[in-house]
Amino acid sequence: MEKLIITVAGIGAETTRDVQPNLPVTATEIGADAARCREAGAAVYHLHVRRPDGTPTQDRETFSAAIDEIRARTDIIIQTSTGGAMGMSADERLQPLELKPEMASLTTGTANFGDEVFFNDAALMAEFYLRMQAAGVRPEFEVFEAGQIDNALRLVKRYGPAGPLMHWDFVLGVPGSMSGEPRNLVFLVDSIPKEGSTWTCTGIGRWHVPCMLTALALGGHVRLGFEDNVYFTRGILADSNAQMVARVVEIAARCGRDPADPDAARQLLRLGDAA
Ligand code: KMH
Ligand code: ZN
Repeated sequence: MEKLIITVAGIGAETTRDVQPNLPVTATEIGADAARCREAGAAVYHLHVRRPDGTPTQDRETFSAAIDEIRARTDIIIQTSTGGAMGMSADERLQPLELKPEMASLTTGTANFGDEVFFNDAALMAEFYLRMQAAGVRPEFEVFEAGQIDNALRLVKRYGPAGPLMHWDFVLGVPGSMSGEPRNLVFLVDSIPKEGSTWTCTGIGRWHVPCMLTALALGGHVRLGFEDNVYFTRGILADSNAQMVARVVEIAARCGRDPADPDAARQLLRLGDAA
């Protein structure tokens, strides 16, 4: 069976230490978290950064410091966020691409996000896509709603590929967007090109375990972490991102699926290969 790529979204922009006391915030904490997750079986770290007071930022230097701390400890694939936090400008959000990470997230459409709106219109998506293409950064298409698949395919058709494969991340269960019902994931997976796609899925909050199990059943990859879910089981906080990684590794192993290490993930995603 194909190895399982586990992506850790360990920080995010919205989770606070008030709700998850073990949230990594400083560059050193982030580096240590990424290394622990890698030890536990993760291959990709979806990176957000925070100011010292814990508020989200897309500041280039703050990303650079966190990347240095991760790189000093582990070979995990770094995927910087270009989503940032609600209300940030496109220029603010684009800053980490200057550091040429191996991957970056790219949400291909506007979505309701709780009581707020995560804004990604056609011009913004095109600008982000072209910037990634020019920098050789592989986009991960973040999909919160079905039409966002069509938007991503339109980008590829209009501007050409940004890599030999399209990598998708189905983010299900954000209040205001698609829920994590298994039928939604089945529909989304059925809606991407069969050839030339790889995909992962994450369930927000209570959808974490159902989405993880559905993704495993469908042969996809898995994302998890404090950006998406702070609980290990109902009412019990996870003690670390690595704890959630270890659980997925255990479940997958029982089904005969081993975790991909970063180099195996690089091969599966064909990172570094020409488009
Ligand atoms: N913080 C959310 C508004 C991404 O990283 O690309 C968006 C987000 C997506 O986290
Ligand atoms: Zn994110």
